[in-house]
Amino acid sequence: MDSIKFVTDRDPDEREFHQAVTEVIESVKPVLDQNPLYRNESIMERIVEPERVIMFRVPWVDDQKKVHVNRAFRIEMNSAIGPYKGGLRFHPSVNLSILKFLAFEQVFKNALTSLPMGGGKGGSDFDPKGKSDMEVMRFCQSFMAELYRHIGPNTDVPAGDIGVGAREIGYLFGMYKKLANEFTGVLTGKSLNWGGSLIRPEATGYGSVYFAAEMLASRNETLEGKRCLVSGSGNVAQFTMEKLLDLGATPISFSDSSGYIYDEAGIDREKLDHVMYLKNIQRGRVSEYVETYPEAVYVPQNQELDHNPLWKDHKAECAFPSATQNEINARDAQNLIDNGVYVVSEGANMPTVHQGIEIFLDNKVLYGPGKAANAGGVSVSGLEMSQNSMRLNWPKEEVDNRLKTIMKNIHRMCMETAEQYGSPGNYVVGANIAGFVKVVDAMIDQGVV
Ligand code: NDP
Ligand code: 2IT
Repeated sequence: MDSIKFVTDRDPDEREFHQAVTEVIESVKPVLDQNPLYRNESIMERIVEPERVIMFRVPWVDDQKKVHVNRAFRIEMNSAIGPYKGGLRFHPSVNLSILKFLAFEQVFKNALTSLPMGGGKGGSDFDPKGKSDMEVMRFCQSFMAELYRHIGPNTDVPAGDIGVGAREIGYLFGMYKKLANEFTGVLTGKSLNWGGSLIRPEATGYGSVYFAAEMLASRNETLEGKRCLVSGSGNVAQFTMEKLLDLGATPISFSDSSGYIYDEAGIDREKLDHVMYLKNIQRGRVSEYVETYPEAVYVPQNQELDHNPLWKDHKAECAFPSATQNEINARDAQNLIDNGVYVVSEGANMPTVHQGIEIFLDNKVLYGPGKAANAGGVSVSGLEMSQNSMRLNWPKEEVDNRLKTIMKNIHRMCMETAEQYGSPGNYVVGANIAGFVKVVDAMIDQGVV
């Protein structure tokens, strides 16, 4: 199967899934041409079909005693190199297409980490925004009352993603432990005093900045003094800004789904602490930032525009899209380049549309695709699993050093693979081929299962 038709015919409505599959199919064509075995083994047909999809009802009761019903999923995509591993997303937009695209990306991302993890993803169309802690707890308990029978520390190990952070992982773990009657590393992103790993909250953002630093190093440059556009204001965006500050760069923006903040003077440590308080403790909106820092500008989202002014109106050298999928369209990509951006490191999963990626590559932007650049999060999840199995906790420096080494290795692997296949500097080709070969070779070793 060298064409997306097989997938579009079978599931015509799964737009995001088609987008993710198309990118991989295009990249791996030369590998299929060189290895007839892969076509003989129908490897593409097998790799695009989830090993298992679980879909279930989540009934829960709100504080006014009204009953609600959400829909939830777990996509167990591929277990060729380890137990299914990947986050849970709670967001009203969640559907099968979005979770299949995320699970598919996760398979190759996890392979790039060099840790033994297969790929999966799950979640629900539940919206935690505006819900009380008790409502979130009741939802998580009902969600886990079904999910627990499908997961396990050697079977499928979920973690966080959009809308699922330390609070949700706590409630989910509590219910799993009660139902399964076992205390095991069945979820990652746990709090520190009951099995979590140091650096896991920081890992995705830190990793994305380490990846950008590696890309710059390939041109003998550093992040020092660079102005950086960041989108999102959640887990990934916050720790991206923290590591940028550590490395002498200047974050100048962050956003949520209602709009973005541009702070010309730069977001320093004190301002970042305020953002963390605003988002993590107060669970507020980014617009509230200007109440404390009136010199900054808040730009509300304008659905009428065909571009996002965040990517157009502000001079910068680097961009760290860290909110959600398809937040950079083709026009945004061109606007970024026109504004001086030549480094893009994707903290989010698939934040750039296909045409946007082509524009970045044609313009020789140092472009780190999500499955490579944001692999730091799941890498430290893998390290959390190792620590749980050993019943040990590694110190912060050890986990951070391992994370740095993993990001360096992923960068090197992408560079070398891209070069080997005649696309030097193309991290998309590098990441897709390196992840793909590792997974499909394992599938072939294990027979037709
Ligand atoms: P959070 O829930 O902590 O934050 C999500 C951020 O993105 C919020 O600022 C949110 O704004 C914004 N956002 C969400 N949906 C939309 C939307 N439809 N339009 C505009 N903005 C939106 O999630 P994370 O920081 O964990 O995740 C951010 C991205 O990083 C996602 O793409 C995720 O898949 C990816 N990622 C996360 C990893 C992790 O370890 N957490 C690992 C690797 C990738 P609002 O509050 O308004 O919804
Ligand atoms: O997209 C991702 O890699 C994540 N949301 C993290 C997955 C994980 O298992 O830590």
